Amino acid sequence: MIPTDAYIGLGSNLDNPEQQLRTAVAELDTLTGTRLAAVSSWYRSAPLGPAGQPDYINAVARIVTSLPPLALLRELQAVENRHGRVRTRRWGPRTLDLDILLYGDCQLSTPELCIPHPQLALRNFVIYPLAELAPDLTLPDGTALARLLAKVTPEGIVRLRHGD
Ligand code: ROI
Repeated sequence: MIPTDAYIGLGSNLDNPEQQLRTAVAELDTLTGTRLAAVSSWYRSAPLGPAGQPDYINAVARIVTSLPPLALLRELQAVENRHGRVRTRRWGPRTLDLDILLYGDCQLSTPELCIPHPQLALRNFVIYPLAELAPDLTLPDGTALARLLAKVTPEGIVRLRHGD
């Protein structure tokens, strides 16, 4: 496989979310045939989904990977599992969520994996950190990230200083 730039969304709202993200980022650099290329700031964001759960910490990382999309998904799920991720109720709180947001210009829609991430355009906690890393990015369907950025509002999200 030719190495491909991929963007991974990270999110956590349980068990010391900052620490979860710190270790997860380090683990991305250890995946087979993969290196970490860049990490966004961290954002504190109000939960989307059921209320009554803690705020999330969100970030986006760019990796360069030789893993094909499904193999990458498996490795990310293994990292989630090592972080004690328990899949309980839909949209419930989680120790670590790792989503493949983009994988080069790949467009994929299977029951298990959709790329780009179907909710990408709607989530300010994805769009802001992604725009930090790749302001000039164009999505596989030709949409400029800048256009998506212009449509979301910063409601419910705060960019944290690096290391917060
Ligand atoms: N809400 C926020 N703010 N951040 C997330 O990463 C996140 N992830 C989810 C749901 C439960 C949809 N809500 C979220 O999976």
